[in-house]
Amino acid sequence: MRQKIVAGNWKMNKNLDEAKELIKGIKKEVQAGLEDGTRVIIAPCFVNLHYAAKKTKKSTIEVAAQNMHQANSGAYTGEVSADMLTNLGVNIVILGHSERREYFGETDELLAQKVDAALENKLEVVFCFGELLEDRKSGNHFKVVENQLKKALFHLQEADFKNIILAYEPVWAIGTGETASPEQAQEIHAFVRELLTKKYGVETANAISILYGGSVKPANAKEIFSKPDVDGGLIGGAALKAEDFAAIIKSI
Ligand code: G2H
Repeated sequence: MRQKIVAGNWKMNKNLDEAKELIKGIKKEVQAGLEDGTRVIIAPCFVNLHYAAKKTKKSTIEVAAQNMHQANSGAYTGEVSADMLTNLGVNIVILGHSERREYFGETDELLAQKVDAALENKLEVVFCFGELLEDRKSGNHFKVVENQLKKALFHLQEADFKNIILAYEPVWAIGTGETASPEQAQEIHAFVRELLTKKYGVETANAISILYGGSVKPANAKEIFSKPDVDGGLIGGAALKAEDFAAIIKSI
């Protein structure tokens, strides 16, 4: 059985006071039994990770970072290493988000280094990938997705790949209110699972969770999650309200 996962990517939202409130709300909802075996992950910004990790330690909520540097330490002003995360009790990191690719110039080559550093430090990786609108319009979306995965991840040995959670996020559906249809999501997820089968074999391919991300909200979550190769979601805007996030978890 593949793990069902709902992860909230808070992006650059919520100061500490607001994060405290949101964590309190999510804990209340999740403790009320909403998760039902589903892994629930929250990814606050760096400065709130310490608080979040401490506050969720005794709960089933897990905490992820939104990024990290590929080096273990050194003169990299403003950066945060994998070791700094695990030392806080943060054991998951989101890598490859399209906003990191677009605004911070992160390439698949760089992401391959970050993935290696994360895995060496025993972090689980939520790896984001997905095509731009122009790729989809030109019919190149399958090729783009395949290239992203090959370049950033397919150097991994099978044992390491098992620590990857994939998140398909078509860039044209991120924060735009426009969601990929459940069929469009399923089509790519099934394509990716086929790629994984070819590379790592059917057992590993069937064990990897593939999340969908891009304007998931309480109103559309159930239909998207009903697709056989969609194992949960990476949620942005709708993860910023405890009730909405809980409703999405409940939809799985
Ligand atoms: C996609 C998603 C979370 P949103 O970036 O990673 O954000 O749900 O706001 O589209």
